[in-house]
Amino acid sequence: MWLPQLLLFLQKEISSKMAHKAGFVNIIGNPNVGKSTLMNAFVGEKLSIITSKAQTTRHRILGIVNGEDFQMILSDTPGIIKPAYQLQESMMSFVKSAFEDADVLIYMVEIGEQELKDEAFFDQIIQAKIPVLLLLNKIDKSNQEELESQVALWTEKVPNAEIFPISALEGFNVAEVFNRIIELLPEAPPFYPKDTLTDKPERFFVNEIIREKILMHYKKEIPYSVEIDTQEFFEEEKIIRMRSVIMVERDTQKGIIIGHKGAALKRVGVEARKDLEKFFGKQVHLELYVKVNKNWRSDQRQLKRFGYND
Ligand SMILES: Nc1nc2c(ncn2[C@@H]2O[C@H](COP(=O)(O)OP(=O)(O)OP(=O)(O)O)[C@@H](O)[C@H]2O)c(=O)[nH]1
Ligand SMILES: [Mg+2]
Repeated sequence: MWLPQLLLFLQKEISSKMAHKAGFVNIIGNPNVGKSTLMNAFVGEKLSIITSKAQTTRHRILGIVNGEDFQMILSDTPGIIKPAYQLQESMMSFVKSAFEDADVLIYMVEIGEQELKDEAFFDQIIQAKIPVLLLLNKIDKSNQEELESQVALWTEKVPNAEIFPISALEGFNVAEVFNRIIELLPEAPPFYPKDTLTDKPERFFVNEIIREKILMHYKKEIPYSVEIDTQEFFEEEKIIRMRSVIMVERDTQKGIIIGHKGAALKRVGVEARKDLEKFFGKQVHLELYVKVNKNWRSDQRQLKRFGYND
């Protein structure tokens, strides 16, 4: 009597293990189309910073969604651009790496946009041997007529893709895309422990939250010349103490970041602290400094130090 039961149990065990799905789902596209918004929506956490400015994301950031029988490893990547300096070259190498290990490729476009700035990346998409989901984002800003013509346009341009009109911001069709990805994931055991949410350390998120405030409050080249280096992250029972340095490329930029009587920097600090407290679920003490680090964007050694090169 017990043998058939044991066999049944083992069969169930094996089939449940076989049925586990896991894989890499890499999101690529032009700057500012909503890639990070989508990844955060899937993960349910604000892992990637979001602003209305292009080139908000500079790294490849993993967001992992764990279910009982699946692990979806999403990659948010920087928007595709023609690099003008070394930092941007590194950003594009993150995009390149996202092509290399994808099980499912998400190519995100927004309503009304044209092709990618980089033809080689576009060719890789249309010749991809893996499933490609083309997400036509921001349809909340569109109408039926425009939507139909956009779907027709992208069907012709990327014939190998399945097209989903979505609104990452309002959640329209997001669950449908999620379910379709699960269907497409290969059978595999999990790649990461099931409680893992991301591949980045705590300090990375401190840097990013501060950089988000800088993107929001400073104009022109300033946000693109800034890098954050969190030098201290010290967790006590009731509070986390952090010390971060805002690096700029020139003396004039240092003055602008600090602002009249330090008011501009103070605003960055106050807003960043609020978000950090939300992110870590704990009281935060944040000290901010500004330093000139000439031409860090073009210096291989510095870029490596800040995590832009492997
Ligand atoms: N109306 C509308 N706006 C959206 C939608 N999705 C994203 N956005 C907005 O578009 C802007 C860019 O969003 P991000 O998620 O930062 O875009 P991204 O593609 O990650 O940008 P980069 O990191 O710079 O390449 C933000 O202001 C978002 O709020 C959407 O579905 N509808
Ligand atoms: Mg982004």
